[in-house]
Amino acid sequence: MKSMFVVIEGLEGAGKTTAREQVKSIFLEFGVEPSDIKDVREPGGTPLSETLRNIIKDDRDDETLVDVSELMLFYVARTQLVVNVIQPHLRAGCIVIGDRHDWSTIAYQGGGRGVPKEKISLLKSIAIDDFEPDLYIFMDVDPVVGLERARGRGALDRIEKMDLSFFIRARESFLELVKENPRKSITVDANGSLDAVSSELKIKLREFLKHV
Ligand code: Z5A
Repeated sequence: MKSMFVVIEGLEGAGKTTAREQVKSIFLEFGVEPSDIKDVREPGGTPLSETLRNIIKDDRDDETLVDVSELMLFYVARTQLVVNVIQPHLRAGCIVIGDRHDWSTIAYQGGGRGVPKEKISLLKSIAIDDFEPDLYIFMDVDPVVGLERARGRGALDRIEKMDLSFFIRARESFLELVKENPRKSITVDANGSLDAVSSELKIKLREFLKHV
């Protein structure tokens, strides 16, 4: 199988982290060696990007993080990850599985915060040119269900503290992206039990990979 960059997207509590293991298991089924699969997460995945992750998530009370500054921090972290980790692994023939990528920016900073799409596109082209994943797996969870799951885990970070309407807008943006990219995306209903979600994901991913 040729190298691929597969990204799992969705709201908090959608089960992206859980889905990663299922995605991995399907690639193994298709004959990929475990050593040829690389996991990454955003923001993060390089030493510098992990430092930026802490800055982004930190709910500090001495200064507000301006929306456009937040957007740029995500793109600095993403550029480091793409250039230093993702692209070298793809060149080496690996399957790279990402926990979030650019759809999260369009959904959260665009849909959620209201940063204009044109600004996001401009920054993206400056940062990573036309680099794009080969497949997006959108784990579609009702924001109320997802937030309940995320809150069950304990302390909330700066973004998780946003109100429900923010996550409703973010979900709408994800749905628009799915509609605009039917050939490059799979949507999984992430509201059901772990078993139901995992089984739908596996069926849809197997079907996609049969045609790659
Ligand atoms: N962000 C952004 O704004 N812009 C960007 O460009 C990027 C990111 C890249 C990253 O935080 C934050 O940055 C995120 C978006 C923003 N902020 N928010 N809010 P993160 O990486 O720490 O958070 P996350 O990506 O949202 O991860 P998460 O909350 O852990 O969600 P998840 O990975 O989708 O869920 P999970 O860990 O697999 O599951 C969460 C819990 O639910 C766990 O206890 C599971 O056992 C449980 N779970 C999962 N699925 C089920 C089902 N089906 N039934 C029952 N329980 C379940």
